[in-house]
Amino acid sequence: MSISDEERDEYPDGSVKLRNPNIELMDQDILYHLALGSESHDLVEMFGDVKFVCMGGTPKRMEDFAHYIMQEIGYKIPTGTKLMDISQYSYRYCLYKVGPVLSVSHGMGPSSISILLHEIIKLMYHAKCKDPIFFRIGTCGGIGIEGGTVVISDNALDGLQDNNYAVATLGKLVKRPARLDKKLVRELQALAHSDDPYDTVTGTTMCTSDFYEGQGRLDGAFCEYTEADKMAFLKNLKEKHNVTNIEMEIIPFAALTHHAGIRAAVVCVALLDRLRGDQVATPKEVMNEWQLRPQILIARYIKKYLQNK
Ligand code: R2B
Ligand code: URA
Repeated sequence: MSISDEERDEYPDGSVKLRNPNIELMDQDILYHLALGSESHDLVEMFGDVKFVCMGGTPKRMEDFAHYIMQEIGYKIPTGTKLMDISQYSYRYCLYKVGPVLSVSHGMGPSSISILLHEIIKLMYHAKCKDPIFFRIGTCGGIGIEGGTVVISDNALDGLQDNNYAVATLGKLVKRPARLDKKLVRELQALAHSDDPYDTVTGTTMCTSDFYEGQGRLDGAFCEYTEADKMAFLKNLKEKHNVTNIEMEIIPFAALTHHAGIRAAVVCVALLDRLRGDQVATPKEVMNEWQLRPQILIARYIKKYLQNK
């Protein structure tokens, strides 16, 4: 079952609908990996005003983003209190709320982000959030772009160059289209400043379920191909499929948000150019500065939205 871009507009009140008739019939819904529940917590009171869900791989980056966005949007928390990780007792993902912004970690790889997305989408539903926008702010390997370049994804492919999220369900492969919101891509690209000391580009992103062999690296614990095989693969990705970068979450992110009728975008910074090597050898301080770049772009979007509200 799939929905087209047009069908996504079928929810005129902006609410998030679940495509699962079972949830409404349940006495309670436990969002196990977030340490939240529809009966144990007043989710409407806690999360009803959420407008942006920002996710990234590591708990530290998302804690930093929560502090950064708090400063950027001028959000004040009561004196004497500090930002708390709402999901700390899940010991899985972190979750911070800064006014209309959620900042949440998703771990590494398709399965980890997929579990998180099921629960965050249900959270949006239980909380009666209206028209939330989801962003993934991450890192990636670039193909033919310099380290530090920011990539806004306008298309997603898996490791077999397929544009669907395939999940084995009841012994069969169920495929859902991995689509990104083109308008959001344009709006984000327009927020790149000409005087930013780095490039911001738009391109196709390849999603893999492994960092080493899955991304054609020569430096994993195992490798049964040559440098020439790897280069031919990467060059073919770039030349034939317009692939600009490689990461590990975009396919489920694009497919599950699209299936839920949620506008979503992925903005990643390239940590290296894979045509020049495999090891991530950039100094930590430089990498930390690079990782702020997607956050800066998303903060510009959120601030603009809140100013125009
Ligand atoms: C980017 O970086 C991680 C692997 O190092 C992975 O989560 C991704 O998508
Ligand atoms: N994340 C990835 O998935 N690949 C890279 O090469 C760098 C970051």
